[in-house]
Amino acid sequence: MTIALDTATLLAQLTQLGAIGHDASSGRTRLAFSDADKQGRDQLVAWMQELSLDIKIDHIGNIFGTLAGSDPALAPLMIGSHIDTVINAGMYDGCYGVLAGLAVLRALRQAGVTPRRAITVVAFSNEEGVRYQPDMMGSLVYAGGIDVAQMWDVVGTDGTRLGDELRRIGYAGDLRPGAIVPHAYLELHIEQGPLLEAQALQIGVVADLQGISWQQITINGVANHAGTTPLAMRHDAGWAAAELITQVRRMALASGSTLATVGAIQFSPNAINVIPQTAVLTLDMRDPDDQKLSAAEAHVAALLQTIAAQEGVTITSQQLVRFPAVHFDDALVAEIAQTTAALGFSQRQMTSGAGHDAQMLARIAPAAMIFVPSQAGISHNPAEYTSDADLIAGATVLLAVVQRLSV
Ligand code: HGY
Ligand code: MN
Ligand code: MN
Repeated sequence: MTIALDTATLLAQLTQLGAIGHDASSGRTRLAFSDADKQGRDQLVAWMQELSLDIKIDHIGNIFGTLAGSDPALAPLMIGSHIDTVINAGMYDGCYGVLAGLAVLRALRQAGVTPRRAITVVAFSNEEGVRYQPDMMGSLVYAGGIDVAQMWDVVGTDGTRLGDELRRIGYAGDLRPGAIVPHAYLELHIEQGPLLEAQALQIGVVADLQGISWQQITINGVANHAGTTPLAMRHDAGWAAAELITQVRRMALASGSTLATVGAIQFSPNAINVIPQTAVLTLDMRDPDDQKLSAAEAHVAALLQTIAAQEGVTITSQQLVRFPAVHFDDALVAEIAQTTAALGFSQRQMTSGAGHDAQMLARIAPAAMIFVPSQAGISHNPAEYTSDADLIAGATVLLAVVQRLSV
């Protein structure tokens, strides 16, 4: 009996999910636990029901859909990703891995095949961490890395309490996080970077994932008149922020591997003729080498002191996220590489620049990832695009690896 992907349904569901939370940017915004996120969740649950999966929701809103196996003694193989998005997002980030997981279960169902070991498709909550930090929150709670009650009390960038929003959208589930212990975890995802396309390769076999450091930096200066205050008398939070942004770019360039991004900044009172009193900004730093990432953090801490003294402002920093670099499971990585070769797809081993739920699952089970190319390396942008052929190649590899591990 051949087990074949229903690629038309996979591509159609990607488009349908991508239409939920449409915003003015021609992208979509489905921030964690928002109404748009609820709409996406409801659609996913409906698709899981169509496949007659056993559906469970856990205490942080992670959604699990399980196809039972013939041997209940075997722990399930878990495949998945996330369906929440950043602001003005593309339609593939996260969604592709979850919907390809459904496509794998649909192929088994349509072939009338019961896998030896159960297969669970999961959509983890709040992978992006834009509204509520940290990112990869749902999978971190699931892996026992952070307490769920503590996460319910997290206050979002919009002042809402996470637990209230989770209950409001109806996804405060009754399953204890971590109750489903996976045999292994596989995540199919777009690369979100330029490497595969630049080398004209179809599949990325992800063996590593770089370290992540997020901090919020608050600069307090003195509001004053833009027209009457001599430069030497200023305590300009805006200038201090600009100096910091310039210096962290110089630091990253000099390191050769560290990436540094100031993605959000807010001045107050934020008026054209008032020297900014405060600047609140976020700093995202990444490096495949944890020691270099720690060195970058130390460099920034010293930089904050220098700039504060130079401008006569006070600067404080709050660490939001610090995840170490992760090495995925060698046997699983080899399995993906061998399967990809057997299917005749071109491939390379690589490190993930982005954070993913797989890095949290790696704490409790063998985990690895499969990448497909991103056109021009663009992601976290409505222009994010991967060709149908590449999407199908990735899902084909996922199905073949799942068959080798559980059918
Ligand atoms: O930030 C990341 O790397 C992921 O998109 N949450
Ligand atoms: Mn993602
Ligand atoms: Mn993302």
